[in-house]
Amino acid sequence: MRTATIVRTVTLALSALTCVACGQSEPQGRRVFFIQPADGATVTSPVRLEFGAADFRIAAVPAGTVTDTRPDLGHHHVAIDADCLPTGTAIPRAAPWVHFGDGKNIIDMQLPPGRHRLTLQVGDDLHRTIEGLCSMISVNVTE
Ligand SMILES: [Cu+2]
Repeated sequence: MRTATIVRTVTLALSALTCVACGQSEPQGRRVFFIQPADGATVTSPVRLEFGAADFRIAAVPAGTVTDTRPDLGHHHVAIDADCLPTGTAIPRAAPWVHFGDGKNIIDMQLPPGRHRLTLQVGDDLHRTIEGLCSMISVNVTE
């Protein structure tokens, strides 16, 4: 009984240390972000966009008719000069949104000259937005 209590106490102490070491606990650690370009970068077209995800799995949408979603899994979407969509919204299959239903995280994209916002938004297998999984940067596209 006493040994069990000690083991439990040590385990709890180790868990606390692990949490301190990892900095953030889920779901706050779950996020998507631009690997490139950097926020505020000056770029020329075609612009290489590369997306990253932490504590979340990116995968292709299954082939055929999809009727359900898989937990903690989705794919990237990017838009130019658009806002993050509210949680649970179906991401339009039209401009300015581009779906990466093949699970890819990179594209060379033509962008018009000028200052633009780039919005990265993850959607589930039904292309619906997931809470907290959106990120925005701005770039200055020169000719
Ligand atoms: Cu999609």
